[in-house]
Amino acid sequence: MSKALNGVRILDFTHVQSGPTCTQLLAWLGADVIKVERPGEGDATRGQLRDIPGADSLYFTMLNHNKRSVTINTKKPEGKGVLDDLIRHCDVLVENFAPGALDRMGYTWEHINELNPRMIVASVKGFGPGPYEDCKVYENVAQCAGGSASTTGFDDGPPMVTGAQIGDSGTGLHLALGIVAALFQRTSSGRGQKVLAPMQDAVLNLCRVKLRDQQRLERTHTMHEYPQYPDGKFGEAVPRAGNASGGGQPGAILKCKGWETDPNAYIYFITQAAVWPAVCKVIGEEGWITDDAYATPQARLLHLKPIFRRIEEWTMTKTKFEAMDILNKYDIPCGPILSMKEIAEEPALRATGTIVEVDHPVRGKYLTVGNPIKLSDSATEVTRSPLLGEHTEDVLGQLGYSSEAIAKLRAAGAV
Ligand code: CAO
Repeated sequence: MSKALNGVRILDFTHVQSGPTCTQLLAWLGADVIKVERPGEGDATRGQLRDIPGADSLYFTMLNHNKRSVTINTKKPEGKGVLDDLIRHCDVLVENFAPGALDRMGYTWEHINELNPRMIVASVKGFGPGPYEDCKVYENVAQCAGGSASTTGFDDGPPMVTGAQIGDSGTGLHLALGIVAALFQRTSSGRGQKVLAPMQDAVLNLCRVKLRDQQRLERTHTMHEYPQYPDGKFGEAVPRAGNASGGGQPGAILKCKGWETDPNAYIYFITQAAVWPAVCKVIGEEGWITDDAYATPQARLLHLKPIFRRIEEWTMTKTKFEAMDILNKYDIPCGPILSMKEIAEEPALRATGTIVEVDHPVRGKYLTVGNPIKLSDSATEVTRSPLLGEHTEDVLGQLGYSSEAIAKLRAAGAV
């Protein structure tokens, strides 16, 4: 079957997480992704958080599927010659080096553009132009600088980062979209362009509802769906909202049967206005359907804490899955708190290819997250990540290098 991005050649100069997420996605969509790594060392994540001595870590393997690996020392003149050829050969160069590193290597936008005017140069950086543009950035820095940490956690606790890698993987997703858009524009312009996705900006984009709330707070000095209402105080900035719903339908995480011993025996419960009578019936509080204190969404906002306490009395009598079964019969929006163990074992996610088992020649079988984006005409087959430099001969051969020329480059330490 053909793939959406068949024919697109990506020079993948990425490392760690943000850039590799982007290029992995492009590979799953059918692009030929050639990952360039330093000879003998490779992407630092190959050796980080290792669970099997001598094997590429899960950190690396789970972010670099469906790619080819070429080793090139781009600081040696001979290595630069190979990189020049790759730039001429490819459509997109993706990188997430520290600010200025690509320029220091000699690959300014002007130089790349001279080598290949159709090339799209796509970058992840921690920050866009401004006071922090020269800073190196990792995931949690972006979560903090992008507004996520100040709005996550409980009101009486410190700012919190989230387990979802919105700074790295979130930015990688943004960059992938920018690349695909630039490729589309190139079909009419004939020209490449620069694509930049700063991590701070990507996190902020994912936190846009909190900037919405900041402006609501400044206008009205209160927000009725936040746990601080009606008894607590609001300050100048959007407070942390605990597990309150981010939208107009109040929600909470409630204990379920077994919570005393199972840290994930909880359910997210939303008291959607449309199903309020059903909620009352399920928990045995039919009187609340007509009681003035509970009958309207507006009235309920004054009593959210006691309402959720009463619903929790009911959820604590059921496992999270029993509660789901009952609540779904009434279309009451809810969701179990699933552990990674439960997710890994979930047959439906296996069936759709979102959880995939992959075989690796050194580490053996492991689980990974496959392509979460499903295209009906471009199926994804997840193939293992490459060993360091596994495809150097193949790729250089494709560029026209003879075996003798490759041997010379090897002797010079350039590949
Ligand atoms: N051959 C020769 N040199 C190479 C090379 C190759 N194939 N590949 C990389 N290098 C060199 C670079 O040229 C750079 O050298 P200089 O510092 O001398 O210019 C050097 O390797 C290191 O690059 P780096 O500064 O990007 O790497 P780092 O480990 O020090 O920093 C990170 C890592 C992630 C903090 C930084 O790259 C960064 O801020 N990136 C942008 C933001 C980002 O993507 N962060 C998310 C990372 S995922 O959590």
